[in-house]
Order: sequence, then C-alpha cells, then structure tokens
Amino acid sequence: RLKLDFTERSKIATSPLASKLLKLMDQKGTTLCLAADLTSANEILELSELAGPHIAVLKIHVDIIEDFDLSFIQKLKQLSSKHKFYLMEDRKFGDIGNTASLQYEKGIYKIAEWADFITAHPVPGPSILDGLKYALRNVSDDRGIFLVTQMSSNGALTTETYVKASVTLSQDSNLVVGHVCQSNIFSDPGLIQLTPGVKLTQTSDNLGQQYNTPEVVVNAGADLVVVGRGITESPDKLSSILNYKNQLWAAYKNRISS
Ligand code: UP6
Repeated sequence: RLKLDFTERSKIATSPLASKLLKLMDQKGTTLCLAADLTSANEILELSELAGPHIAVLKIHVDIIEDFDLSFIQKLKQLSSKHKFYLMEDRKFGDIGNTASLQYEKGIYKIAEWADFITAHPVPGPSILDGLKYALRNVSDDRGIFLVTQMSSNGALTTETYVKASVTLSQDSNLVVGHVCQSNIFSDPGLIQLTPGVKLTQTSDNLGQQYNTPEVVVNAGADLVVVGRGITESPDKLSSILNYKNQLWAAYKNRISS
C-alpha cells in the first residue's frame, strides 16, 4: 500500500467514494484534512473558503457549533463543490445499530443527508455498520465510513487485539473507506489511512493529545492527514495551510518513490 500512488490505489478501492477521494488527492496535490474545530458557523465558513483550494477533506464536529442551523450546511456544501473538497462529520458513532442509525439520520443535524464521510468506533461490532447502512436507505449519494481503529490520545485503549478485530471488520463492508489510526496496520491498498495528531510545533496538548510531524505520520502510513489547531490557532492561517499541505505532499512523494 505505502509504495503505490493514489491514482493506482483508486482503481483498487471497492468503495466508490474511497476511489474518488484517492483520485482527488492526486489531482489536487493535497492530503490535508483540515479539522475545523470551531464553535462559530461563520468562522468555519470563512476558514473553509480560505482553505478550500488546498484541502482534500474538511472535517467538522457539528455538535460543537453554537449557532448551528441547516443553512450553515447549505453554505458548506456550496464551498465543497466550488473548491472540490469532501465533508467529514467526525461523529465517532459508537452505539448499537438502531441508535447509531437514528443518530446518523435524524435529530437536528441530519448527518446522513450531507456528510460524505463519517467516523465510527468499531466497539459495538458489525451491527454498527449495519445500523449506519440502514440510515442510508433513502440516500443516493456516495457515503463512506472511517473506523476509529487506533486513537492518538495518550493511554488509548485501542490495543493490538482491538486493532486487528477492527481491520477484520472493515473487510466485510464496502461502506468502510479506511481507518483512523496512527500506524500502518492494514495492507489493503483500496483503504485509506486517516491520521490525526499532527503539529509542527508541539508534541502534546494538556488533555492527552499526542502530536507527530507530517513526515513521521506519512512514513507511518498516513494517507489523509488531519491537522486542527496547528492551523486554526495559527496567526497566519493561509501560510500554515500551505506549509502543512506542502510538507505532507513532499512526504507522500518521497514515500512512493523511495
Ligand atoms: N481525532 C484525534 N485523535 C483520534 C481521533 N480523532 O485527534 O484518535 C480528531 C479530534 C480533532 C482532530 O477530534 O478533531 O482529530 C485533531 O485536532 P488537533 O489537530 O487540533 O489536535
């Protein structure tokens, strides 16, 4: 997996959306997934307008937004088609199938209607994927799930046995597009490694987050790379976006050519 370019891998992916994302990363020359963890809808929209041309995915936590309404989603969707990036709701679903299905489809957020990608914990077992799939029964657009297989936080309980079981789980569903993980734990070149915990200037925060550099995570198998506060807390956001994008892309190019 680590030596193939994304265009080659897009031909192998069984999920249509994984295939499209892999192609988009090569076309746009970016593996950056921006974590816009902001609590104001307008701030997220402004940042998306700025970052849009340079990112592959915009990742949000919709439930932290204080002034949420569905017009925010409409505007975000417009930006995602204008600048060609995908939307990810990092909901980390983790309940029994029936509840996960309701959380995905219903409530005020109606995540299934707009999020190209979501995240889900594999802890409930296969029924989480059945539940999430059921919530898509009236949705015709492509959708993809990243399983949260290995967490970045200090002391995470995602042990080796858990990781292996999650990799096995992902083989049974073409809704699964990849794993949220910290290292090269699967070999299928059609799946995508999404790695958070990336920052140039810090190795941790005060609440258990652990950071690595772009080069380290890409060599550890990261395909799509999450950067949050490394960008959102920067005084010059555009130059940070470009800096992470360029360092990540150079590391990917090195990885496939070395
Ligand atoms: N995230 C992690 N670690 C995981 C899974 N997800 O940090 O194992 C998510 C967080 C946050 C982002 O929910 O949105 O990635 C990281 O943000 P940061 O770069 O500001 O630390």
